[in-house]
Amino acid sequence: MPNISFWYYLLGSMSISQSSAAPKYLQEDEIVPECKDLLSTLPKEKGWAEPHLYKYQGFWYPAWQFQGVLECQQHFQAQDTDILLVSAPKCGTTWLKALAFTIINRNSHSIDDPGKHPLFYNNPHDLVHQIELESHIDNPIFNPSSPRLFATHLPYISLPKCAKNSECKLVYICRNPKDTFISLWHFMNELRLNHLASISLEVAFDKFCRGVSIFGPFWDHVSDYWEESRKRPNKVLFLKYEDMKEDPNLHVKRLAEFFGVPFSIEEATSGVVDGIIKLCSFENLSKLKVNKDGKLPSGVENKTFFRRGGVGDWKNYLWPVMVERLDYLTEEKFQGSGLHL
Ligand code: PAP
Repeated sequence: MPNISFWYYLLGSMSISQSSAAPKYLQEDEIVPECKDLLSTLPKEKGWAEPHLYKYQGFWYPAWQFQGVLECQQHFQAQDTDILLVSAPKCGTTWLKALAFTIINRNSHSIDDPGKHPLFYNNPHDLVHQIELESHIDNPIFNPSSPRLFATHLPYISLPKCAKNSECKLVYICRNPKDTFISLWHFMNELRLNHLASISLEVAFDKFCRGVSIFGPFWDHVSDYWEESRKRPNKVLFLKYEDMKEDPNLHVKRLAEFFGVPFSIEEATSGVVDGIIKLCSFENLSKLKVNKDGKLPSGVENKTFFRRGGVGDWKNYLWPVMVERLDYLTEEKFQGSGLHL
């Protein structure tokens, strides 16, 4: 099976597509036959930017992503010391990757000189890879030093069994559904070709509410990890984007403790925590040359991952009737769970 990165592939295809009739991601004929056979049995619906989304184990995927999901389920080998950063798309993955990488590697990559830090030259997605977007067969990327730091958008039900059953730790980040939806809508329209019409806010909204979005339904994704974090708090740390924005200091410390590398008194008093927060902030990362002009290996523009980086942008887009529908859904889905978004 080829080394597949859906986002990379998608965006890599876009640059090719300027000169060809249709980018490969808009086609579905490059998928390996076994995957194609299985896809043909799954429920499908028109996608946001992709031709179709397919429903597998209760969640929706474009064809290329689905192939990566299957490969990951079959071949990813979790180790007890692994750390897996988990999120539904657009909930703060990039930020969490930057923070986790910096916290874990603070001894080998000092933050004292930010100009020499790997984040200065690399987009966080280059430093922490998605397990469902890479080949796991003899891939050297998947043998970094311990603890290995990975990320995934996989819903809990579809996580490789070894990730659930081993001692490896999961950090889940969620975000309020209204900002998540707006962020996703912008992102998916960025993935479209210039000559193709954007998906309208209304059409995307209806799909999102019905759960038909990449790695959706959003609420099921969040609920399953929430439940797991309640059952196994030492295994799953559950974070909210909004809480992190409000008190990053507390959350950086929580992350370090959860990773088993708490800050020493000396570190705490010498400004290390504040330095990490500053280094990984939207304001800092979004203005770096690598994130303004750089691309991921297959052509994805790094700037796509940095739009506004705030809370409440939904107010600029959603009509009251939409807010009502999303709030109602959220309340209904999380009722009795103790979770509020
Ligand atoms: P992904 O799941 O495709 O990797 P993800 O990083 O979760 O994307 O989401 C991108 C959002 O995080 C963007 O939100 P917005 O569209 O509402 O602006 C992006 O701006 C925001 N973001 C990226 N980096 C940071 C950061 N360092 N701090 C806070 N927010 C960030």
